[in-house]
Amino acid sequence: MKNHNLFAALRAAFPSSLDDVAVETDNGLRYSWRDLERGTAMVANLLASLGLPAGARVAVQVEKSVEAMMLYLATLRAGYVFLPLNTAYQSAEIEYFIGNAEPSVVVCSSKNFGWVSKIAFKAGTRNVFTLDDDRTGSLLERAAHCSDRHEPVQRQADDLAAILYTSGTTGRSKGAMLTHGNMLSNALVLKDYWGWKKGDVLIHALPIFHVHGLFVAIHGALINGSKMIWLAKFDPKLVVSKLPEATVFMGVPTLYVRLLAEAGLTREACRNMRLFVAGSAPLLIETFNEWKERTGHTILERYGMSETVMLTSNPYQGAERRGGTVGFALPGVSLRVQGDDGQPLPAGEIGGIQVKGPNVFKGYWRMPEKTKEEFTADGYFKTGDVGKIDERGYIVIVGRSKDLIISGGYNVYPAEIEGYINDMPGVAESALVGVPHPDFGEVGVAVVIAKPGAALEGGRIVGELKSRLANFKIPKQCFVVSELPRNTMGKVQKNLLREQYKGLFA
Ligand code: MLC
Ligand code: AMP
Repeated sequence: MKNHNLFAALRAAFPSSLDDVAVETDNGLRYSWRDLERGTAMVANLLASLGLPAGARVAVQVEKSVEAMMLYLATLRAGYVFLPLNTAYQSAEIEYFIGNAEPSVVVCSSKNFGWVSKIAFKAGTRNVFTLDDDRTGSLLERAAHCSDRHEPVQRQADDLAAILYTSGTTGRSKGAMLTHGNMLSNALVLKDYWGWKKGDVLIHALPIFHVHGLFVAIHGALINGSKMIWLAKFDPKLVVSKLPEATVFMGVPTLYVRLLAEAGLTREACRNMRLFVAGSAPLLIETFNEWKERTGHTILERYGMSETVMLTSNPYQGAERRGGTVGFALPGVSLRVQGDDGQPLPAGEIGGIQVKGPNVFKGYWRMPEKTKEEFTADGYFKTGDVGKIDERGYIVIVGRSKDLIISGGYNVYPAEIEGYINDMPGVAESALVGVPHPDFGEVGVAVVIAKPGAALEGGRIVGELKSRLANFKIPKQCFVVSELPRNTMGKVQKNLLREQYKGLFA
């Protein structure tokens, strides 16, 4: 029987010369393909020795490291379900994810072991390990005693491989369930579509707890047997210094904005580069144009989601890469734009983007009703993005029907932040809106109304939020006002607030 385990497919693409370098880190470490093979086998054997139930979740909140990537691969290899968590999440956020996903294994940084293990044990998790970015921690200590041989566990294409939490418009996060088949089909399509070839080298500068860094970048390099230059953190100077050794780079728009601020970013520095991919948030046309002028390269913008991995892409070859568009639906993906009446719209008209394909997720973890709501009767997933297909067939995203702010490539759901603010003493009501920002693309600004007689101060509200929420969710400014603009139904008109505050960071 064919094994559809994603790890098996990635491993099959390892080069035959297993002693070649697979990953090179910014602190001078080199991992061969054999190291990846053996390291993932040992961690997979450790997981296998724990007697976990079928479909067990392995929740991971650790700093970026090659070992953290190996833990992801080992989880696939052992047939369990990987649940990555942003390192910025604080205790209330982690408590929700662990409570909701009920992982059998939790892996955290040793500095967080105290509070994370408390949450995990309370939720019934029996195995809590530590993993640090200096190759220490109980996970590796235990794995060191395990065999370095392991046969990837048999999986069907429809079996779960990962759960990615993506915040909901009601403020409660939903776990998007992705299967081995979702990810493998997408990785194979992208390998072909983006022209991956022998000798490619990827600069990996993104975090590894979201689709872009964890799946698109890692699967892309591994399924092509390509070396990665692994940066623990995005540092524009370091990226520029590594460009001459690389051929492929992937980033959210903020990374491109910051790279453009580097004098060292020149055509000469990019002489060996073949492809710059951008996505996760809208790429400004100014950035697209400036990049072309400075480097001679045209950024390839693509569009995806946690629920679907990659959906569309500008062409790698054969046609123009058009700034301000996300290109065409990838092979196998069916994409349509629908009007409010549920009817497909002709080219040029703006409506809701809906998609179908082998890459589209299985549903939200333990939320069958929510899952049903997000699919049409004929099986299309409603992305919540609003767009059109232009006269040449390119897809243009013009906005979102979901109330979502994308800041530096991270999603911030206003409902969640508003919920925290509304619970503060003296607050009558609040609204969080996204406004343009030169570095992060968009940032949140909070507008708050005080209860009669209460004295509120924006700075203190922000300070209070900082102690409870991931840093990227914190509004960059908070205004206390006497009223919010409302429509005749009494609903807050966020569009007017966005208009009012749009020049704040200009
Ligand atoms: C950091 N800060 C942010 C922020 N990141 N504020 C708003 N939005 C962000 N994204 C703030 C911190 O709160 C802190 O504020 C200050 O900036 C410095 O923090 P830092 O951690 O040192 O920041 P830095 O390392 O510079 O991080 C910026 C960044 C990072 C752009 C490198 O945000 C990042 O890696 N973004 C990529 C996200 C990503 O991979 N997205 C893919 C999602 S997948 P203070 O006030 O405390 O000093 C997806 C699907 C798809 O969407 O299509 O790909
Ligand atoms: P996430 O929940 O992090 O997976 O975010 C997915 C969302 O990011 C999508 O629904 C889009 O709103 C947005 N997104 C991803 N890529 C692009 C892009 N190239 N242009 C505009 N928005 C994008």
